[in-house]
Amino acid sequence: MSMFMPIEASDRAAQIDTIFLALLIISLLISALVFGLIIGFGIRYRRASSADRGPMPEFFRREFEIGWTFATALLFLFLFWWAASVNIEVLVPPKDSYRVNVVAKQWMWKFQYPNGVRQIDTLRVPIDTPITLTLESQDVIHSFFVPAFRIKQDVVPGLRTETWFKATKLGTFKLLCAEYCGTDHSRMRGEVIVMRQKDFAEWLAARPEGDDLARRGAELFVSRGCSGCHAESSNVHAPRFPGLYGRRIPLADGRTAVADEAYIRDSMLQPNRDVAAGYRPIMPSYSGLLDDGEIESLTAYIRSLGTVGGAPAAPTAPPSGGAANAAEAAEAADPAGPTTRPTGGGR
Ligand code: HEC
Ligand SMILES: [Cu+2]
Repeated sequence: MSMFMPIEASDRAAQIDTIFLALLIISLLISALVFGLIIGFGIRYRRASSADRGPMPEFFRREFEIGWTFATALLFLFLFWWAASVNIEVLVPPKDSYRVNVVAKQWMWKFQYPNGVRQIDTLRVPIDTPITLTLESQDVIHSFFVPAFRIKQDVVPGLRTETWFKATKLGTFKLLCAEYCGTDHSRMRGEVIVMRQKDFAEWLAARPEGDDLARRGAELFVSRGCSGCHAESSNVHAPRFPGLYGRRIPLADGRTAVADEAYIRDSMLQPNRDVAAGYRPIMPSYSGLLDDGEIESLTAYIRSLGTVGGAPAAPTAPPSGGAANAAEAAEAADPAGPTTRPTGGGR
């Protein structure tokens, strides 16, 4: 089977391929029968033949007719039941499954694990474990498609959908968006990495701070030149990021703002709109220079540096997050630090 089909890497893939193969064989047999009869009768009753053209025997007009009608009806019912039972199974995730949140947006896949670890475009899962995905879209309809798992689930804005799978092969498999979703639809690709259960547990535990977004943000902080003004070691008079997230910021015009995601985003895109009190409006606008993913990564990085009380803002962050954040903050101050770190995910 795998000669003709994409690799089978989940238990459902095998089920679906079996159904497909059965349908193919049944269709071939019936086609052969129909064409055989057409040709056979064509020869038998050709114009020159003297074959008997009298009335059909009673048996062919009643019993035979009823027989084949019932036989095909039963065959159809059986096929319907068989295929539907597999499709229904997809709708009901097992209770003990491991849950991962998936957020689709133009044009990326964001994954969040129960302990707060986040990844972009790379989903890591343990082998032989039921994984339930909760899918949401931030903008338009996307479709989560992993051919090797035979999974294709639409992701609809305003709706939470679920799907689940159990991977049965180690390796890296393609993830695609299967619903046209705009200019870069064709680039909305990612991968699913199936790991040994032990390796997965280690990977997950090794990054309690483990936020790939924040890691990527830490790199961008340096590579996009933010660190020139905002790093602890910079001589430029600009706000420092540790403890910024969630704080009340007095603005130059007397208003105050809360440093939430929207404020941080605006600070990058329209820095002169809300200028922090006590600073000169020298920050350049990054509008058009940073894409959405980069803005989100930078925001995650700022957030990972701690909130007002020093605690990380992410409600799902693990208890050890504080210590890790301190380490990251220290690293951010050293411009060479973040760039030399391995990143794993990202695009
Ligand atoms: C040329 C120096 C400079 C560079 C480069 C720069 N900033 Fe700024 N940034 C400032 C100054 C000065 C302020 C405070 C005045 C204001 O709010 O515009 C500021 C404010 C901010 C704020 C709001 C902080 C607060 O306390 O209100 C954020 C968030 C921010 N910058 C993020 C960034 C990011 C992310 C980058 C890199 C993509 C960056 N900045 C690059 C100088 C800079
Ligand atoms: Cu898409």
